[in-house]
Amino acid sequence: TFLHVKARSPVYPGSDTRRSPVPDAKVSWETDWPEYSPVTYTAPSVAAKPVWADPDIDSFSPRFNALDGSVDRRSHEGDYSTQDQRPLNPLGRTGVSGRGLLGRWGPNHAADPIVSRWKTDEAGQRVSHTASKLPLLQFVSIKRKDCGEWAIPGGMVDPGERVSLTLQREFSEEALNSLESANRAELHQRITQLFNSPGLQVYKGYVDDPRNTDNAWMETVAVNFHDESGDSVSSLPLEAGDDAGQVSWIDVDSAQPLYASHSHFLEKVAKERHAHW
Ligand code: RP5
Ligand code: MG
Ligand code: MG
Repeated sequence: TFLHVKARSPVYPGSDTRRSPVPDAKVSWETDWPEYSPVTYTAPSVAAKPVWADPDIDSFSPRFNALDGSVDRRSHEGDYSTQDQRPLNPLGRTGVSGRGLLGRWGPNHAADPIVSRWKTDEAGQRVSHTASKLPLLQFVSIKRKDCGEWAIPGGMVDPGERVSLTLQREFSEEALNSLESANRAELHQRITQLFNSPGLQVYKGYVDDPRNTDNAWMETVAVNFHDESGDSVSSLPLEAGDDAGQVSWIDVDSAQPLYASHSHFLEKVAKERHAHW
């Protein structure tokens, strides 16, 4: 089974809090570890009770493993257990209890739009990788402001929002800067066609995100929207917005470091499309 790694990174993101070290052999909740006593951390942004966050658990008993009003507290990984009213990370221990930077107790649902095209040279010819001889794909990537890592321009599913809308909305906000753009309507029109195409779902489940804790974790649905002919999205004016510092088409390649478990999603895209990885 998969062992989460980034969810055990020594320093909790955006803080000086150090996770209690969890060795590989003790990640699973099934492994008895009576001395385990993780550090508790709740980021100030969450403790300030913003609308997107749950209340503290002492004054709050949500319906876990259920659709709780408009908040989906079900996991793509199946039913999760709880301990002292707190949901338990389905992948095991992380060395931090509480919610950290995440708003929801339990699963925090996101969506990841992977917009791709074939890489071409100045003459418009497809480019293959010198070693693998397979054609290269490129995807629209953003440099996250929070950690400086390259990532898929994904984001959180709003309560009650359809995932198909989250995919298009987050792409528009982070890669096209739709929130600031004067031609919002025109942009919307240009990408609606792409996001209305079926798309290839490459992943649905737990994300090995550095913000995960023992009681709160990221899950996503990653969908690939591919511009086969290279004449629809390829010409879009990319502009970083919201939590993105930069945006760029980057080569789909196993050597490219990416945020959280995003590499794993790109690998699926490359394999499905018989492209270089
Ligand atoms: C990752 O965090 C997901 O895969 C998604 O890309 C992202 C969503 O969080 P924000 O971008 O809203 O911070 O786990
Ligand atoms: Mg966003
Ligand atoms: Mg985002």
